[in-house]
Amino acid sequence: MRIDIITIFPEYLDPLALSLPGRARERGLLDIQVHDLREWTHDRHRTVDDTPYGGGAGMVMRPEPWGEALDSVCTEESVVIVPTPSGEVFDQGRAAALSAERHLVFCCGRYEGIDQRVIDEIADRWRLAELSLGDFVLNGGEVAALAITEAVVRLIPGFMGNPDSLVEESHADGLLEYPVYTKPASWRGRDVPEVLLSGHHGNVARWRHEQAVERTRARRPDLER
Ligand code: 6GU
Repeated sequence: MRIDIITIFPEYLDPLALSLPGRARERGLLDIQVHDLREWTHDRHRTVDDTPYGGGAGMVMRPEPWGEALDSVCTEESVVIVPTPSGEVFDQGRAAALSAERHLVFCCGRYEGIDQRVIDEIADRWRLAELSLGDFVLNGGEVAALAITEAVVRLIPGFMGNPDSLVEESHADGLLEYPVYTKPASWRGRDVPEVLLSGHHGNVARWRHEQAVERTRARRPDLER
């Protein structure tokens, strides 16, 4: 998979060189390129924003640098992701679908957003996904691009060391993860639940499922079907 990230703060994406995406990068499963949007400006001040038509607070990102950036980076295979709190909420299902794509392009907006004509142009020429991490506001799309990239690339076949952990993990079955324990069996007067020490795999599986259902009911009733 190839991922291009367009931003006015390329250093924000430095963590992608580390940890899990870093390993996939080294193994040739993943090629991530970060671009400074200002590469596609032509004025002395490398302007990327301006005041909103119609008035109001804040600045809007001008369309011209975005147009040139997308012309240069996108291909017919591209899915263009615009992180925005106004987007559809990103979830594990979206992560799985994106992990099957060959090319993702992230457009990280700052200020009050990107001129709508850029979004309309993307929708006309490529496949557009406006995605939100949830109901809260970040200063820009960079942290969302990091989060979405990590959720997607760990699902690329051959990327994870142990694929079992993908099947068992939180959200794969629509339930939250059950609680986990390791040694010692007793710690500060707190004991590991007896069933986990019993060696009875059927009882362990049943207990874990009950715990997952109970947690989901208490914390995320919206996930219950
Ligand atoms: Cl994708 N962008 C911004 N700026 N804020 C957010 C978000 C995205 N998701 C949640 N809050």
